[in-house]
Order: sequence, then structure tokens, then C-alpha cells
Amino acid sequence: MRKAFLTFILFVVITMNAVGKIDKIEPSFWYIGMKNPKLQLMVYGKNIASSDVTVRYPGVHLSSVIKLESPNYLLIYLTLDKEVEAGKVELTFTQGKKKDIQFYELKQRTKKGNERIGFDASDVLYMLMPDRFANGNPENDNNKTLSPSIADRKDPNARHGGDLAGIEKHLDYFNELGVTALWFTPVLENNMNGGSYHGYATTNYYKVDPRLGSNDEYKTLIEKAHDKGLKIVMDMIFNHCGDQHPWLKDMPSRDWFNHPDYEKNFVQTSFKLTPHVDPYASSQDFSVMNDGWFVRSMPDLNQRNPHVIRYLIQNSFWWIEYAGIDGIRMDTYPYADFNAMAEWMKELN
Ligand SMILES: [Ca+2]
Ligand SMILES: [Ca+2]
Repeated sequence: MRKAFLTFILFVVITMNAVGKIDKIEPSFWYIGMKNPKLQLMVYGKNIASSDVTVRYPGVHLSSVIKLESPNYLLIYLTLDKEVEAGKVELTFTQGKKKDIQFYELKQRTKKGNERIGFDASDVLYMLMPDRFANGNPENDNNKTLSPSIADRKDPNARHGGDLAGIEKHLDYFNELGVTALWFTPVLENNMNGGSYHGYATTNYYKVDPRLGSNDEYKTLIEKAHDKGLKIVMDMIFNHCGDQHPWLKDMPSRDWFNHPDYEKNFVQTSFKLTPHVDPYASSQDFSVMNDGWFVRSMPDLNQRNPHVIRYLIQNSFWWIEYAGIDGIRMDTYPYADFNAMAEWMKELN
């Protein structure tokens, strides 16, 4: 009884001293030796914005801490010295007397940027939709934690159970065809009501959809494809995310999205791209095309917000470093901000 009471007291003390729970930090880890020494960390957690942050690690400096309009996000900008070593950076979050220490991992890169070849006009690119190509693992077809939770091949709008395991089983087939590169429609989580089997409504930029496989399976598949002389092109979308992404329910700031008052005043893109090339186009026509939402379930990200484009650019680098992708196919490119996309290309080059 006494022991149980002491355990209870200890638990209360520990709980009282912890900062409101940190749900996650994106990217979940990073790499040393990157050309850009700056690193943005997006911290998610209830009332996390009221924390003070300190950083302790040789060669890692705190540049700024940005509080957004929502109290549930915090952006931490770090600067990494050239000589910084791989290891775990100590991040301390303090709210009054409460403290939470997180260890943020910096990893070694496996390849330098100029060792990556990319793909070009000499490649034969085969496009496939992972959900519809081959079902290599029936066990991941249904997932109660995700919507839609059940695969149904009779419903054209449902998921059909195809996955990364199915692609892996058919790598020889691509060799026989003479294909040299594979472009999958997006593999990231689409926890969306309705037909998201195509993958173009991202709800987590750092996680492969579990109905297709895990992050590890994606990485392994790419390694196996490389062994067979096949490159992998990752499909990315900077223009929009899915409306079930936590950012829409709890907007980091109103300017995170274009037309944030979508519930009262929904603006859809005109899908007319001529304002890009017409020197006499009206700014109104350009704005409707560029800032209108692709569809109601795909909120339009505001890449003019420097924090948004930084998040997205880092996401590209993370997948290159983590999974070893050979190229990127960018979806809805002309619908995203022109200057921000140019920044992405220049940095990636
Ligand atoms: Ca499956
Ligand atoms: Ca847009």
C-alpha cells in the first residue's frame, strides 16, 4: 500500500513537471553535411507555443523560435556548423517550472548530393498506382485506424489493396519490359474520407500510407529496385494537402492556406493556366487559378509563407536522404507559387 502510494506521488510529481505533451517533431530526424546549414523543426503539441526552448549540442545553434497563431505549434530554426557530428541534440522545452527534454537525432548522410544521378530523357519511365498494381500483402488491406478502413475491389472509388510488397514482387517484370525508372502515384498517408486511393491528398508528409507499407518497406523496395537497375521517382504535391491533414482543423496560422475562410467563401481554381504565359492577364485571373483550391477536399497551401515552403523543401530533402529516391515528379506544379517553386528547384539542384 505504502509502495503504491509512493509510486502515485512520484507519478504526480513527474507529470506536473512535464511540459504539455509533445506529439511529434517534423522532420523526425535530419542529416549532417547538408549544403543548407539551416534546419526548421515543426513541433506539435497542445499549448507547445508557450514554451521557451534551449538547445545543447556542439555545433548546433538556435537561430529563432517562431510562435504561430495556433498555440499548438512551434517552429524552431537551428543552424548547423559545417563540422557538426552525428548524434542527438538536446532540446529543452520549458513552461514555468515544467520541463521536457527531447533528443533530436542528426544522422550521417549515406551519399553526397552529387553522387545521386537522377533521371533524364534516356530513361524509360513506367507510371503505376500502387493501390491498383499488385497486392503483395493482403494483411495491410484493411486498417481500422485509417479511412477508408476496408479495401473493396468491387467499388471503383475504394482502395483495392495493392501495395509496395506487390511492386517488389514484380521488379523482374519491369526489367523484362526494358523499363529503367518507376514513377508511383504518391505513397504518403492519405487518411481521407472518400476516394483517396490515388494518394494526392496527403495527411502526413513523413509517413508512407500503412495500407501501402511502412517507411522501411519503401526504403527497402528502393534498394531492391536499384539492385535491378531501376530508378524510383517519388510523386510529391506542394500545391495542396488533404483536408484531413491536422493543419486544416487547427491552422498553424491563417496564412498557412490560401482562402482560409473556405467554410464561408470557398474558391476553387479556374484550372485555366493561361495567366502564367499571358503578359496581359489580370491579377484576378491569376489569383483564382493559383490560390483557388484544387477541389474542396484539397486545401491550397500558401507557399508564399516562408515557413510553409521551408517545410516542403525540407520534406523533399528528407525523402531523398532517407529513402534514396532518384527523382521527384511534382504534381500540380503551375498551381503553386512560381517563386517558391523556383526556390525549391534551385535548392534541390
Ligand atoms: Ca495489400
Ligand atoms: Ca495553389
